[in-house]
Amino acid sequence: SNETGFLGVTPPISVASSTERERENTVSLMEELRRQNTFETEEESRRREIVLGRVAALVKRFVKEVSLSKGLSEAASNAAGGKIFTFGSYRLGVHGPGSDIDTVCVVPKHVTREDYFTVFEPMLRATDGVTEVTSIPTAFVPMIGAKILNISLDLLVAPLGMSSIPDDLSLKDNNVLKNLEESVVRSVNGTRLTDELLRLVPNVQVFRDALRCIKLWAQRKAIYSNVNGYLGGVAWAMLVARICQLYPNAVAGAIVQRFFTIMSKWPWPDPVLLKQIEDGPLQVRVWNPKLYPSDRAHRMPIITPNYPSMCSTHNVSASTMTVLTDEIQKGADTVNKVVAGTATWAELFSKHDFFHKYRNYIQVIALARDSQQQSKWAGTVESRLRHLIMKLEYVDNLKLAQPFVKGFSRVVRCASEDEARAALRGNFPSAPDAEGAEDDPANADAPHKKPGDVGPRRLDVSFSITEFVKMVKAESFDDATMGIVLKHIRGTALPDYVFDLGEREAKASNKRSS
Ligand code: 3AT
Ligand code: MN
Ligand code: MN
Repeated sequence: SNETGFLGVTPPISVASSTERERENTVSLMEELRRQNTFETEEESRRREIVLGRVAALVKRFVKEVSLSKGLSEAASNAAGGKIFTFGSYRLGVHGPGSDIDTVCVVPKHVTREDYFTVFEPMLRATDGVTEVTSIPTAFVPMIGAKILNISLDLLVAPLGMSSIPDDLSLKDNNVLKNLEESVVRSVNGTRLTDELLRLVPNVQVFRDALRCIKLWAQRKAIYSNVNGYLGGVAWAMLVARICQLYPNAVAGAIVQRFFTIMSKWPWPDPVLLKQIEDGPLQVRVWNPKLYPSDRAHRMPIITPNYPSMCSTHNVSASTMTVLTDEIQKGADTVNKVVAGTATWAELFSKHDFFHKYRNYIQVIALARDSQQQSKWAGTVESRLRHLIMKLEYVDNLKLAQPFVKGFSRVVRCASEDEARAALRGNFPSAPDAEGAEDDPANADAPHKKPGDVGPRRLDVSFSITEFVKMVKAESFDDATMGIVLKHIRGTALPDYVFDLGEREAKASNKRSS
């Protein structure tokens, strides 16, 4: 904590310990989180440690090998070191079964990113228990994806500006960023952020338990997605961390309750800050609404605490902000009932009602002939979906355009070249089959659908749609092998695959009886 004796930009609201009742509520919350399968098994947790041990040893071996090949002495090559840091949900301690381990391999400056992809990658492939190695050297954050002992890893690399990487290296000091390429700064910033978050909360275990609850709630309500304009894992974590600072001695159940009360009244666009914004040694922009009009436009700013501070929620639009504040208000109502004893924690985690809520939906279909091309294309379309939302927000009489957070994979079987060509334009020979026939070469994969509300009658969304299609086609579109189709669908005509088994019937009979 700082000189003032507390963590955060204001003193706590209350330093009181939690009541007996709040402790009981926390016990039942943790029971519910276990029932909801948010924790991995002990076996899986041990397996993760073995995996990380192997990666750490491999990074050292890689650094030594490259050092020797570049003419360093045996002693200097041994001393060159190399160290791994984790970030993401695993580092925060809120990962579930099957979560990946986000890892950055920190290496000395004479070991280059090119060495990483040409030397480390083959060494990784040859390592015991390693399956599925995929290099993505040209990504915004270049990385290698791998599976070791059936645990997925995202492996980033960061050559720092020093000639050796000692075992006790810390990334805390802003000076480690000096003279680094921007993409290397990005690679270490995930770790710098998670480590800082853990330093900025008064009780790490309480933070973890409360965050696990908020993550599950946000996932179930379909508002856990940075790319679609909601909040991603990092932003939810920062919100929970702020509440922990305000109630340093509260138990997790009490933090969850305060989370909903405080966030349902938050005076946006006041930013959520975990500490005062710092200046630092780089030529990079730090979030500053006084200086930058684009920062002033952020509707729900949640600011990363470590240098260079950035807004983690710049994708939030008028529509997603409405959805977020509605859900937070509903969450507050539910939690108040839990506290009053008239509802259970399970109700907080009930499934969203996105596909029951609206009369009008827009279905976005990204098509390609083969599944590899399709998943890349669907990713591009998804990453642009928030622009469709923003265009729709300009349409007269349109109150809300709510994007859904994930796609549905479908396969369309075509009997002839003519059928395939028609399918790419959205004229399917028959209803698309469920996933599972990807390796049939006669298939055109149809896919990822993302409805959004088009509001009541008399809406002209055609301009928004045309503009959106133009925008995504400008990326990397091949007319012969790909397609993009947007369709208006009535709520009553939504395809069965957007519902769980029995969900549609249950809602329909609910409506009739109420
Ligand atoms: P899981 O338990 O793994 O689902 P997570 O919070 O660890 O949850 P990710 O592994 O997807 O989520 O992401 C971990 C961090 O990596 C979060 C973010 O700082 C960074 N990150 C994720 N996706 C991207 C991306 N496309 N570009 C840049 N950074 C990303
Ligand atoms: Mn992860
Ligand atoms: Mn990841």
